[in-house]
Amino acid sequence: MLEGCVPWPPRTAERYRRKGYWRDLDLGSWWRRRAADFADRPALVDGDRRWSYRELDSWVERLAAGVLAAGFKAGQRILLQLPNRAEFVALSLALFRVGVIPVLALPAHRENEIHHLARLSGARAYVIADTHLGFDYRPMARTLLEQVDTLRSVFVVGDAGDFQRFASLDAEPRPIAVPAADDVAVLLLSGGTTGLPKLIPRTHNDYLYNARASAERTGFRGDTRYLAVLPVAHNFPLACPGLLGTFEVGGTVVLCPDPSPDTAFELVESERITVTALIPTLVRVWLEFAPHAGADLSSLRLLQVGGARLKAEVAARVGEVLGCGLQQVYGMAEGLLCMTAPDDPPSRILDTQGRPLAEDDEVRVVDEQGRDLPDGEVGELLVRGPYTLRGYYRAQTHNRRAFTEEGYYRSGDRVRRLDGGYLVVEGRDKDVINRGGEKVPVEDVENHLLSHPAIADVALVGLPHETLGECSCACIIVKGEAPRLPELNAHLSASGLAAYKLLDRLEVVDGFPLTRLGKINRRQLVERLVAGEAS
Ligand code: J2J
Repeated sequence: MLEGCVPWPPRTAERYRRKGYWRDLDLGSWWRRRAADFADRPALVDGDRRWSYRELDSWVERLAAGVLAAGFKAGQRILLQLPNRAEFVALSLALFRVGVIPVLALPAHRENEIHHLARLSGARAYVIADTHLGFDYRPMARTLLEQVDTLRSVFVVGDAGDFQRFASLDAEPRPIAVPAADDVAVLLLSGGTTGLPKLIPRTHNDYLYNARASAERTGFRGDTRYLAVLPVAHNFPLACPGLLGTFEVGGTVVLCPDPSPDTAFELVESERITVTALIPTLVRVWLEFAPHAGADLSSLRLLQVGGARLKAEVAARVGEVLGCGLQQVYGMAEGLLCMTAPDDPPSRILDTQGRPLAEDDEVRVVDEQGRDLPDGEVGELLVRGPYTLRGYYRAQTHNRRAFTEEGYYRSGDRVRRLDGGYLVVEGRDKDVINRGGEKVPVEDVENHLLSHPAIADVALVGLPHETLGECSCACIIVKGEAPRLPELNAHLSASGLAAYKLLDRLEVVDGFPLTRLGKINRRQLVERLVAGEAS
């Protein structure tokens, strides 16, 4: 396995193989088989551009040869920051083919996150679009190239300027050495850690199981037409079942260039979309717009919702307003996936976040001393299993805290288990604000706020919010004159923070409530703010 990763113990790996979770097939060879099985079927749609499985495969083969011709070698990392465009799909498959590891940044990430990811991964190249939703990625690429030693080249989809064109990654197909199926195929980003994102190694074996099993639970079939609304670099639309799960069954992926309901509804109608995945905030927007949109959404069979807790009353309106089934998904890029099944009883679908995919997902719900709790009681979810990581990439110190000695991942989520293994997510212990599904790492934002000259101390907390579920509120102790919210957000933007990490609210306080250990008592702070008494 790639150096800096933690492998599964040999006997556990042996069991996952014996029980058929791991089939020792790499994602590149898997793709080639699917392309051969479904050659003439439609595979991918991006605006006016369309590819059958055969056509997509020949693009992937040329790109794979191009990646090798450009000097990249198996095991090296390439940082990918692309929006929902066909180039993302073709390049990811090509990298899987040759064993070069894509590091999947989100389009919303900015210098703060991108520099960190490039350094941590030791990326050789950075692949971007010229612009997306009004942001020009090229100046960011320029400073990255100057400041990160390992980085050799930048490839741009669109107007490349002085950089290399994406299209230059093209060569005559040639025989390609197949990567080992138990090695790392992709590095995903963690939304679940308090500081800057950690990297999650997913192997060919475990990620293929993830896609295959979630496609099965979700009922994906050859006539599935999946609309990718969420950013495809995220685990949910990529492999739960998402793109990979659709290709597994010979269905069609349609890429949605932006998440606005206008764009998505038009595509649902014109492409006869059968299934898509959303975060709860987008579900609300869809429910609000659908009755007035005039688009024909009757092809939709299922809406998957995950990333943050979906309120029961919103869940109940999905069938009524959109005329389709609902699937709740509680997932994490670290691995474990819980999903309801389309034929589950309504009470399970409306009130739970589903049950784990695999029989060998060892889920424990524990109290603060790490003792197992009986069903029905709320505790922290710990998990290990055939597609849950055993350690973050190059994170030895953090791994000691994030995993138990027996290799369980400490999720930081507070859950309750019901009959049949169904889980209800009740909250969380980790210092992350779940802003409608986008994860705001508290420590990262606090550190940037502390560099502001007027701030003596800060606590960032999540407050209940009608549409987002939670919004971010910075409680600050000031030195001198108090700064205002727009000024602080300008400060955060200027330090290169992604836009979803900017503050929703600001409170100036005289001091923080403390725990007995002298740490900031965030729970009490939130209670005070909700009650309208800041300090
Ligand atoms: C409450 N909290 C949830 C849910 C995730 C599918 C769906 C989501 C993700 C994802 C994913 C939740 N209710 N239904 O990777 O494949 C919170 C938990 C969890 C964290 C993981 C997928 N679904 N969460 O959201 O890696 O706190 O993955 O630990 O971004 O989101 O975040 P992330």
